[in-house]
Amino acid sequence: MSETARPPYAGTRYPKLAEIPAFAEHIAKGWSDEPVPAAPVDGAAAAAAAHRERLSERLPEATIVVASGTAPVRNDDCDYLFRADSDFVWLTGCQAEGATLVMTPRPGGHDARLYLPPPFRPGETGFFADAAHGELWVGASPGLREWSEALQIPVEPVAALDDLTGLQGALASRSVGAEFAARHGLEPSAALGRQLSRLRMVKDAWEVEQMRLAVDATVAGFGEVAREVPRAVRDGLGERWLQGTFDRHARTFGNGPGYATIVGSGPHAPTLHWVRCDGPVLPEAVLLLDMGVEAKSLYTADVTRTLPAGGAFSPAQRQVHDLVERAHRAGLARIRPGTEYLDFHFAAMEVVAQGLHDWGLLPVSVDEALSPAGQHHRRYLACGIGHHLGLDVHDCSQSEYEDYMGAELEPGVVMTVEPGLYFHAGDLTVPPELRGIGVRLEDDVLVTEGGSEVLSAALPIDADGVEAWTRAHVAHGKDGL
Ligand SMILES: [Mn+2]
Repeated sequence: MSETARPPYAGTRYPKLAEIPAFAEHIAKGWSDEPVPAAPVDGAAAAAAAHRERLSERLPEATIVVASGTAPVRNDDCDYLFRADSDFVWLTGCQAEGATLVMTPRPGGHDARLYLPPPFRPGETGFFADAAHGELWVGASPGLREWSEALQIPVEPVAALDDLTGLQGALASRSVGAEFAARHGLEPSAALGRQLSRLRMVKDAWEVEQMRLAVDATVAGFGEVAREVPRAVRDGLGERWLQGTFDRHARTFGNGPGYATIVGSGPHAPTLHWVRCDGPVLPEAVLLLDMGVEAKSLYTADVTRTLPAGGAFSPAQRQVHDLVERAHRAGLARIRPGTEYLDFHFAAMEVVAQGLHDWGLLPVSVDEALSPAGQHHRRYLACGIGHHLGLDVHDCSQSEYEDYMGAELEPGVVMTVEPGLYFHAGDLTVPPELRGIGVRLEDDVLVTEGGSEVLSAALPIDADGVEAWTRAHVAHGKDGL
């Protein structure tokens, strides 16, 4: 055939495979029917069963509907990356998309049933025609039986939900889709959200183990990032290279980053959520790294250190770091069972306000600044200085004030402590040598019977320790400083 001749059937309409009987018959045959096991994270199914019991005790009369959700469409058949709803994961140990858990009350507890989209197998048109659930598109997948065995919950196809009656009045999670809720006369229940947040606040032994895995992987990730600092500086690869370095580490050793990775060098360090990460890494400036690995179980760490990119803090940088460290220690000292959650916040804020006053940066007295009607010190620290941590980086966010801010700490709570000081480059109220310095120090802390345990203690918090740690990791990099 000459190159100028058109290929066979050129000029005819593009054939749609789903409309060709001969093709459907051909592709239906000749496949292995080896089942694919469902593989939830070790221990997740047992932990979820215990979580369902705890929820059942709280809401003995209620029918409960919690969905895993679906990924938003990005374009055509490309969706954003799916990540299952945290309440759903907590109750099932399952991370599948488009799944719904229904808990129906019975005397002495609830019956749980899971509804899942079954994969399209050979012999079904969807096998080759459905990009979301066809095994030719998404790979061989566990079936409903495999899921049921792995999770120890009866599992039915998601289509059976349409025939389900008696859901009116059920308590539905926010993750239940609008279409489903409308069809069954449901509305997202704040009461259910509150109960789940309340229950998720206290981590059981398996969850604490998952938190340790997430934190340990995160600490290792800090080392990986520090090793790449010289290259980011020398080759002009900048903040992006460090962000990408951590995200690759998080994806390799966990599910991925637990939130958008923050890498802020120099004037970007004081920006609380600097996730653009499109600037250079400046060797004379501080480098603020706020990063967390989300484990494969979806529990996440949330750790921040502020490094001297060149290996040594300037006197001004050290002065800021020292004050943040003192506030951090004052906060940590308040974390133990029986203290009110907010005590650590007020303890850290007192240190910050006193320090800023000593530097001449407060227009009012320390007392006036600390009073609820003042808060002047928070010009340089406008964010919160901690939060619950777990399946979500800002865990238990559907709580009422009295369950969270106003509650007493109890063993099993995992929270962050993260005071900082943020002097923006354009803030004319601070002396020039402080402008463009942002320091945050964030640890993940477990409340224990006797007090607390800093899970991220492998990373130093004092300026000398941070300098030594930075130099040691940079020296292990390919290039050195
Ligand atoms: Mn945090």
